[in-house]
Amino acid sequence: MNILLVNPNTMKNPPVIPIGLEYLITTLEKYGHTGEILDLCFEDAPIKKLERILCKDSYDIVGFTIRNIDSAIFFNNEFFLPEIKKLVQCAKSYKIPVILGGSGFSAMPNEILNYLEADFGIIGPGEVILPHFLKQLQSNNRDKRLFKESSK
Ligand code: B12
Repeated sequence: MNILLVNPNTMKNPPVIPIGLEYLITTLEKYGHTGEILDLCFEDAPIKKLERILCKDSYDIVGFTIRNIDSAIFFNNEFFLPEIKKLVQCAKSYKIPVILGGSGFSAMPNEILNYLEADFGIIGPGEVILPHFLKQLQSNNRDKRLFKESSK
């Protein structure tokens, strides 16, 4: 399968690399999948950038890493999910399934899955369960929306 892994985290104070996605892309390549990481951290127009990538190539699934739900600062707390929702909806408008993961996501998976209207989610580390999930997706054997390593 061809997979696009998106980092929608635009917080730059300080900027952090999407290390979880780096781990996942390596694992996916081991299982014979192809893919790339789209890091939107320094993009001025993230949705336009995502659209350009989705027009250029054809992907079987788009994964978003949800690292931060909010900035966790008491004064002027910033809620990041509304902007991420626009990106998820953009990917879905191309009729591509969307899967979520990440430490923020794993804190409240059901709520975020429903809020972002994504198709699937993985709770916790993705190295083992994501290739397993993709196998199920390929064989159309999808009986649930949320997955975690222990329930494999
Ligand atoms: C280290 C760390 C930092 C360091 C980062 C240093 C660096 N150079 O990267 C520093 C101190 C800078 C930092 C800053 C912040 N952090 Co911090 N940080 C962490 C911490 C402890 C580890 C993150 C990490 O690197 N994990 C290792 C990687 C490999 O794991 P991962 O990204 O989770 O990826 C795995 C899985 O989640 C999954 N996965 C990830 N993405 C995807 C996608 C798909 C599709 C799938 C299937 C699976 C999947 O598979 C990956 C591999 O197993 C986490 C807590 C935690 N234990 O996760 C908090 C955490 C992420 N931080 C948090 C917060 C709030 C922040 C700040 C916003 C704080 C602030 N106000 O400044 C900033 C944000 C900075 C930014 N630009 O985003 C919160 C986020 C929760 C929330 N409230 O939204 C967390 C969860 C801590 C907490 N429990 O509250 N942070």
